[in-house]
Amino acid sequence: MITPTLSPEVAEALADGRAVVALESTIITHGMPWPQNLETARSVEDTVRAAGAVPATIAVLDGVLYAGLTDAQLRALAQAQGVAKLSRADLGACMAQGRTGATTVAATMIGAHLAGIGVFATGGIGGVHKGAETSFDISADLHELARTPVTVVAAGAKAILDLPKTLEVLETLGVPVFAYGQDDFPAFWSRASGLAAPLRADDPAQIAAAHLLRADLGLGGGQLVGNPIPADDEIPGEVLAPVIAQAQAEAETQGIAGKSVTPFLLQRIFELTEGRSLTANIALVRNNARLAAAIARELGQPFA
Ligand code: PSU
Ligand code: MN
Repeated sequence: MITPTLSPEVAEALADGRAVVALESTIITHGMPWPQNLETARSVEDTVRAAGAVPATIAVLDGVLYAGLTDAQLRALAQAQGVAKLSRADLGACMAQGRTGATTVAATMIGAHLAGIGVFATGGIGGVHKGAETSFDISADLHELARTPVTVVAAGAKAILDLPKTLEVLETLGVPVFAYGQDDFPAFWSRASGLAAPLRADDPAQIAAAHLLRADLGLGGGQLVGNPIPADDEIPGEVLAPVIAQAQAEAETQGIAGKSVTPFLLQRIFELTEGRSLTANIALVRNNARLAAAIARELGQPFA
């Protein structure tokens, strides 16, 4: 198996058995505009450090899989044009061709696991898109959660997705889905989705213990922790619903499909909310980084 190339900071932390949190890179290249993408990436890394863990941003640069980027690499990635969006299907080809690619939730889980990192913080996961009954657009993130043993902390799934169907598929795949500190599964920009999460956790230690027990049980696969956006940063569902509907209608008219759907919708929602969606997005990623660091500290040594 390949071990990703580690940044000096991550190599040292793993060798010492200290807590490490993986971070994705598609959010940098396809999820946010420049320069907020770089500012957010740096601030999320600093949030992980302030919470007592070491950040390991995962990406493929010129064909090399990294866990942990230097600041110069992070800056170059944030400004690069034509970066590939890598899921499970794309990783091998991107590396074979010596190309640069940003990792989605699915590919970040793979990179984290290869590096021996058990926890990963992101904004929102991919899921079942609205209209999936005809488009069959179901993110590979859901299948990855079913097979790769990494606990993913996200603010739920966005209302651009079909949340009831997303929860159904996760249940079918045997993925534990927790809401953190509440009963409702969070809805990314809003704290509540109106849907009960299958499981609830109120303590990072419980989440870490469940992660370890799943490994002991030989179950394979990861866990999804839905961490609600801080109350001060949330955007009410009523405000977003028409914006999402408009972005979705435009995607349909313009024939946007496949990998381009999620980045297109995020960009349009950013424009239509005049940046408010981005401010909320940054706040929730940092909030997830804090919780992921707390879980990583509880996991401790076994992943070193
Ligand atoms: N959700 C966000 N921001 C993002 C993404 C999801 O709030 O940038 C990215 C993640 O990398 C996720 C990917 O893994 O989109 C899902 O893409 P798709 O729907 O094409 O599987
Ligand atoms: Mn898709």
